[in-house]
Amino acid sequence: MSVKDILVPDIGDFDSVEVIDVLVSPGDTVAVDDSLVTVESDKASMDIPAPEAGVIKEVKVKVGDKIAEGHLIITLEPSTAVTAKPQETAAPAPAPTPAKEIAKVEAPEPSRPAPEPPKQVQPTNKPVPVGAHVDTNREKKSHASPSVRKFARELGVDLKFVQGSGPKNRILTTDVQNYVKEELTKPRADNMGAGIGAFATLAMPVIDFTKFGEIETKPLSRIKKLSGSNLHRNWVTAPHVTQFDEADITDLEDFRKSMKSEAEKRGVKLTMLAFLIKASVNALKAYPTFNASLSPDGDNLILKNYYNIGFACDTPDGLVVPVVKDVQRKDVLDIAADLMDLSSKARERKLKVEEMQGGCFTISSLGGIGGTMFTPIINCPEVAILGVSRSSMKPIYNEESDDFEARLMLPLSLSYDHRVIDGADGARFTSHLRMMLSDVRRLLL
Ligand code: CAO
Repeated sequence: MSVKDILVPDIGDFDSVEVIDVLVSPGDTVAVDDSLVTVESDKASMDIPAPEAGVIKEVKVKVGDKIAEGHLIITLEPSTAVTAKPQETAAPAPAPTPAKEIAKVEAPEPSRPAPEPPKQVQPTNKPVPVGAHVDTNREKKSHASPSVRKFARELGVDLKFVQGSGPKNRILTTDVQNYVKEELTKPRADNMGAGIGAFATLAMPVIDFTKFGEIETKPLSRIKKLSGSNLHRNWVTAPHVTQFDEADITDLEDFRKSMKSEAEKRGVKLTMLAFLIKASVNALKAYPTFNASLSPDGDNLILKNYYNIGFACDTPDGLVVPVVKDVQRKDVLDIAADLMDLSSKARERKLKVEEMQGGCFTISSLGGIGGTMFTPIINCPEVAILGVSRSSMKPIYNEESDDFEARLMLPLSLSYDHRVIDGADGARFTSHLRMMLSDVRRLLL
């Protein structure tokens, strides 16, 4: 059987392109449309496919060669016995066609999984242009041959996350394989805590915002990045429910004000948060499942006999959660003193790691800032968090006097992990808190 010369087909607008990959060796058997070599210009990369099935006799190019239309790249002994691979055949398999008659359009890498466009087979005597990738910034960033792109697409890998180890950071097949291995061995948010099933999110679309207006890019602080990952993990791991309630703190606020000067003498600022922490520990004692964590395998509930309460603290660098330890042994003034100490350390970045560890339950108070209600994210592996918003005077109906009274109401938002806590207990917990906060005597007992 005669040997055929395979020439570079029409490569569109490019005078010459560089060979960046030779995909076959003498003796290899190829099917029609199998990629032979990969070439790249400064704007695009493309595979040159086998125009017909056969056995490679000689490879006439090597990586780094500059080639142009008509350049001899391969000699091939055609073989009718070798046919196209079934998965690469679009619609009915085309009959083998002469070398110069084939053109394969490689689709640009889609930003999300998309079906591959059909390969164009032109049974004419004139070479036709080989399609090139669209030259976008994204494509420029991830250099990879069409065959590697195809491989990545099949695995659902977005090449912009893959580090290339080839020349000029080119992404190779092994880079994609290593990336997939690495991703599969990473700890998965959905498996943390309770070993529930797979959870996958769609990749965020990559948008060039400069198309719509002027932009500025500012790096996130270390704290923001850390808390962002933790918040995301907690959000997708724990099925959140938020129970809203309101506590009548009219008497408590009067009491707090009456105690303010005495507290100041001890160098302490007595804020509502100290009372909330005290009330929370009382509620945690009454409802121990709130003072618990799921075991890592999700089979057991670990109940804690200590009461360490974290509080969200807003700092210029982001959110941190210092922990007031052993609250059950402290009075309100002790708690207030701890709050002052820990929040000033947080703002001066002087918190020690142990001062942010060991929390059982967290309070996030936005009362000093404003807002009516919000849905806080649980600080896992804790199972609940109390959000507190700004108190306000409201007309509250009094059954005894059959009249409305102006009362200071404090909005409470309790988010809990529904794997551990049922809705009924959620409502019982906030009712308990409401009762404690409305009656100073009970709170201070
Ligand atoms: N309703 C009305 N007023 C309130 C209030 C409430 N629920 N809570 C606090 N205030 C008042 C205080 O009484 C204080 O007023 P005075 O100075 O007149 O006494 C003022 O607001 C400021 O309080 P504060 O912020 O100094 O003290 P705090 O104990 O209430 O809060 C802290 C301390 C560290 C929790 C708070 O400074 C903070 O950082 N809050 C933000 C927490 C946060 O970001 N949470 C979101 C997490 S989720 O993204």
